[in-house]
Amino acid sequence: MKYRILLLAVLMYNTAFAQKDYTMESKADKDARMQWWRDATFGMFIHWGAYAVPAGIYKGKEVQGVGEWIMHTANIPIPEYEAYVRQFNPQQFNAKEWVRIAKQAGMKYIVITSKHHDGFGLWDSRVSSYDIMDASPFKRDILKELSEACKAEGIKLCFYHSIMDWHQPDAESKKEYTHQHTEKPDWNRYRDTYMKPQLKELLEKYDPAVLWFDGEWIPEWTEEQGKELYNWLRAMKPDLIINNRVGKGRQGMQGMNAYAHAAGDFGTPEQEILEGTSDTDWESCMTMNDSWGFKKNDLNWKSSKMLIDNLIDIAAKGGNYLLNVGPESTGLIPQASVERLAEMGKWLNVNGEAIYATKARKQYKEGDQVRFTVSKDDQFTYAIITGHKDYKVLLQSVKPAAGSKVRMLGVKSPLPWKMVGDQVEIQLPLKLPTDYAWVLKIQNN
Ligand code: FHN
Repeated sequence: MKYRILLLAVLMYNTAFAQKDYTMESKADKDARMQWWRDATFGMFIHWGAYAVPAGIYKGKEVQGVGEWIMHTANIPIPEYEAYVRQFNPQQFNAKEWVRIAKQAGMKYIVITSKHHDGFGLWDSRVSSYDIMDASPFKRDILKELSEACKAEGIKLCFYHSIMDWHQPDAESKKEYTHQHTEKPDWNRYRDTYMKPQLKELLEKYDPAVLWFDGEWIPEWTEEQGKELYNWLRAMKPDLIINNRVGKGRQGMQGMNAYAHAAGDFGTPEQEILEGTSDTDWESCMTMNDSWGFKKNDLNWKSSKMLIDNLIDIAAKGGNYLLNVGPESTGLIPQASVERLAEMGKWLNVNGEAIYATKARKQYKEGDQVRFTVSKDDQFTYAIITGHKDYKVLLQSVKPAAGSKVRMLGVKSPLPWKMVGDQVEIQLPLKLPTDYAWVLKIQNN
């Protein structure tokens, strides 16, 4: 009897404290949790840290590659890199201004690097002294200021967090990321006494809507640890959204999972857009020039038209667009980025109805210059025209409901349309409402 009671107690204890497997969540629960993120469609990525100080230049020489990797690419020893941290004093940082720029661009969420691979944290961490309060002269909690500004404006704040860490002695990797020269690095100790406590702190202090992991490819990190971390985080904050780089699922830069049941909620194509639609959630992260972190000589800016075309293509394929800015060490977002974001905002002000909270359609395009999205209630198809030869558009795969009006977003009067064989011919207005890409709103049957 005694034994049975003991067994029952052990069983009850295990059930109460066993980690719930959130990766087995029902489709309905996942849909509810992902809803705001799917509807949001457009977010701002911010790569910011001490690498903005060298801004791509080391010992007077231009360093190849992306700016935030300068410590690794130029093989800068830790004590030397720490000098950049001591110089990181972004006096012109204004969280409200950053949030204003994102909001005016039509972005609904911000993902900022709480900690990139260099290990330097942008918040006041109790776990570490390698952070903005203890190691830099700035002494203002950047994540706190941003989180307050985001709350005031209804923008969701999310954190990028690197699993790989080039500064923590125990995180030294067997791969080529060996900056610490630690005699006996202890990955589990780094994970349990540094990385996880920092993540807990981020959740408790700033309540981020998404944790966006990266640097997961080192051999010390496994799918098993990824799943454990995923479940541990969701147990603390059940509605948290986590990208697929929490585990080992992603396939290189294409970013989607290589195998079923990988940890994480969405795929992460990097610097590319999926070829077509997908059954799983995904988000393309992309730069506006060639670097994530600020590089002062990188002036290879994409045009506003190209950025808007990307947004349209991604929305039509059912994804999200996470567009990066790399602020300068002064705290300012580069003017070239600000201008492009303003253009995108102008376009979305008129055409946002065809982008946010829409659904992808099986046939998401017709030719190169037409993309489609569908309103959530299936009432309307939006045909987004990214170029036209004359002022007539012929569409094959969509037919307006008999007697319905076809409208262009931003234009008052309905547009003349008629069937020509099995195609619909729509007459565009001579005065178009935006400089690029126009949306036809077509009522479905
Ligand atoms: O190494 C990083 C890189 O610096 C940047 O943060 C991008 C953003 O997705 N991710 C990495 C590589 O996949």
